[in-house]
Amino acid sequence: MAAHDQSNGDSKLANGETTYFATNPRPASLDEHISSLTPFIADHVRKHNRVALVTSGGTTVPLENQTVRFIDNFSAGTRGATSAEYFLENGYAVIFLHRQFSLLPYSRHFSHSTNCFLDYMTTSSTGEVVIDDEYQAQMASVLQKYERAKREKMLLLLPFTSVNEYLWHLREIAMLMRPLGADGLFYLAAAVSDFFIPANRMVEHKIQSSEDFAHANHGSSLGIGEERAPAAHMDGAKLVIDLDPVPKFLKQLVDVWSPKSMIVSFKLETDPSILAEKSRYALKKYSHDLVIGNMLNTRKYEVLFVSAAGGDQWIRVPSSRRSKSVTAATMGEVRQSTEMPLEIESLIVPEVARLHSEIISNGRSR
Ligand code: 9Z3
Repeated sequence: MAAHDQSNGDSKLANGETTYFATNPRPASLDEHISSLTPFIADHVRKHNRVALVTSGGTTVPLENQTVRFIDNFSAGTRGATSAEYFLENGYAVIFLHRQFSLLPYSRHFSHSTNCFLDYMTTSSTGEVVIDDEYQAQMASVLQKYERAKREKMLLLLPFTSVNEYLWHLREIAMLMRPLGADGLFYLAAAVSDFFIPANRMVEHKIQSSEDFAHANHGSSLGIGEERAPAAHMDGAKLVIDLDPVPKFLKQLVDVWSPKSMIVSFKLETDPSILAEKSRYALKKYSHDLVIGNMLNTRKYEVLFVSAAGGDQWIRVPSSRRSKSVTAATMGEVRQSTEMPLEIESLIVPEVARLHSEIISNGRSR
């Protein structure tokens, strides 16, 4: 584990963090991921490229160490995967830290439609499998961009599943990104659980629902830190789950792990009356650069930028440019126009890049 300085962090948070990483297991995948991150970041430091860490998808909270059941956070990974493409288009190298099997940049165009991937293919007269004529043009254009990102080593894909894997990766990547200085950008679109089961409260085996097998429900067996009462247990026929709060890592990221980078967080709400207030509250609490507030139901066509430098600013896709699925899913509106649909990330990312340029040239506002 890389050493890091906690001297200027809030002591309560620093303690929470120390306890967290001392008592929750380092993911097995981390070393392998570090061995691809190290040369990737060094290459872009050498080339003076900007690098965006884009986090995407929901984190799980496992109820058992050998996980059969888990709690999940809402996110398909659309925001992250789509934004990653626009960051690449805007000259950024992208580390895409995503929930395993959620949407990926480029392949998202073909993996999340009503079609099965086999529907894109057909058999030629000579018996070869080829892309159906109907999809040739779209697929060629996406493939070209994907191949370019690969050829120029601009995109690194790293998967996570649980909130523990996510947090370990976020800390390690943040510290590895320090040599980028102000050229580093954190774009935290992943939907991260606020609650979790610490390792010393997690049972090893599948929780037995049958009272006849209740004797098989034991306490923690991970052997890290002091063992405490299991967080999930049967009370007669009921499953009772008692979750701990996840320590507030954004503060550590801003103050300690990667203080020179631009840091953008997302705030997800369902009640429109509190979105702006909660977004401003987050900006004040963590003193980072930008909060992008979004509502579950309208996130595909409007977001609220809240920054110390720019105040509050709504970014909206004009109604004539919203895709049919977006309007149908949200408002039941019928899109009248035949104009090409516009992805809101094509408006969000250039604005984030512009604010990033301001931070680089003027020094930061926090
Ligand atoms: C978001 O708000 C994302 O925009 C969405 C994207 C999860 C709504 P999809 O992947 O959805 O396009 O389906 N992400 C951040 C959610 C989050 O966990 N924010 C924390 C909070 O609201 C702060 S870091 O407290």
